[in-house]
Amino acid sequence: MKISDVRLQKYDLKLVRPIIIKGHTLENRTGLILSLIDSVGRTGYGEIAPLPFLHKETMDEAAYCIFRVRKTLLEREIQNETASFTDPIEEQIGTGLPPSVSFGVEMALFDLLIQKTAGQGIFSGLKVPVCGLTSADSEGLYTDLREMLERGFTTVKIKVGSNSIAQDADRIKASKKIIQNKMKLRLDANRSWTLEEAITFCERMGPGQIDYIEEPVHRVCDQKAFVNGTGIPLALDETLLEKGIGSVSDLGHVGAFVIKPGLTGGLRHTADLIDIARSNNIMPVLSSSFQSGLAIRAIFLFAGERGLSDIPAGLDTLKWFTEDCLAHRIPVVNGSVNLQQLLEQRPCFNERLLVDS
Ligand code: OSB
Ligand code: MG
Repeated sequence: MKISDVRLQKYDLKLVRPIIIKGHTLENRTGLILSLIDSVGRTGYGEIAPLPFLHKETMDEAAYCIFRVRKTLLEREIQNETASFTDPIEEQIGTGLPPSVSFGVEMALFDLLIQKTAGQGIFSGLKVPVCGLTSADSEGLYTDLREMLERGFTTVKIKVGSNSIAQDADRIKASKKIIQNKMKLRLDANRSWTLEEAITFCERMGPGQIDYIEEPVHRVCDQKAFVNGTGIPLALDETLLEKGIGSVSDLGHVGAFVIKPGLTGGLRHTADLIDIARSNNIMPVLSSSFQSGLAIRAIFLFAGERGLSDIPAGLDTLKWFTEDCLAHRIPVVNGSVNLQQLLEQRPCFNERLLVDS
C-alpha cells in the first residue's frame, strides 16, 4: 500500500479532573493526530499521545519523529494487506521509533485496513465489555459503583495503594458489599507495596471476588511470592513495559497481562503480547493510556479483530475528559461497545480543538 500524504495535528483537551501519574498531576491532555492518506484517498487516523512521567518521549519529540519518517512513509510500500500485520512499523520504515509513535503509525495503518475490509463483516455481532475504572473513596466510590451497576458493567477496576493498607482494605470490603457478585473486581496497586504490605492488604480485605491484582509489589522478584502467599491472581502492567516480557521467563504465576498499546509500542507488539499471553494461559486485557476517543475507538476495534471481545477492556478513561477530539461519544450500552456500530461511525472531529502541527 502506498501513502500519498501525511498530516499531523495537535490537540489540547480539558479534563473533568486531573490525571495523576506517579504522583504528578496533569491538568489537561495533549497529543497528536496523524492522518495517513492512501493512494485512493482514504484517510487512516492514528493518535500519538505520550503521557508525561510515563513515556520518555515528549510530544515535540514525537512530532519530530513523524517529520523524520515522513519521506520514508511516502516512498515505501507499507505492508498491512493481511489482517495480521506482518512486521512492526519500525522494521518497515527502518528506524527506532518511541512507543507512542509506533502506536500512532500502526493505528493509522490499522484504520486504513479496517476501512478496506469493512464489507467482510469481521466485527458483525461483536461487542467488547468495558471495565469500569475508579479511584474514589467512600461516597464517591459508592456512587461510581452504583452507576456502573446501573449501566450494566460486568467488571470494575479499583485503584489501591494511595491510602493506608487499612483504609484500602476497608474500601474493597465495602465495594464487595455494594457489588454483591454482580460485577467482577480487579485491583491495581501500581507497585505501591512491599511484599509484606501486599499480603497484609489481602488478608485484611478478606477472601473471594477478586479477579486479579495488577502490580501489587514494588519488586518484580516478589511477584511470585505474592501469588504463593495470597493465592490471588497477579496481573502485569508496568512489568510488561519495563523489562520486556523476554526477561520474565517463568510466567506460571501470572494470571493476566494488562496491555496498553500506546505504551508497549504499537499494535504489532500488542499482538505479540496477546499471543504470548494466550500460549501461557494468561488473560490478555487491553487498556488505555488516557488517550482521546480516537485511540480508544481503535483499541476497541483492535480487541475485536484479535478475538478479545469476551474480555472486559480497560477503556473507561474517557470520563476524565471534559472534551474529546471526536464529536461523537463512544456509545456504551449495557456495559459494552458494539463494534459494528463503531466501525460504521467514521471518526468525526471537533475541529475547533485541533490545530495544525
Ligand atoms: O495504572 O493501569 C494503570 C492508564 C494510564 C497509565 C497507567 C494506568 C492506566 C489505567 C487505564 O489504569 C485504565 C485501565 O487499565 O482500566
Ligand atoms: Mg496498571
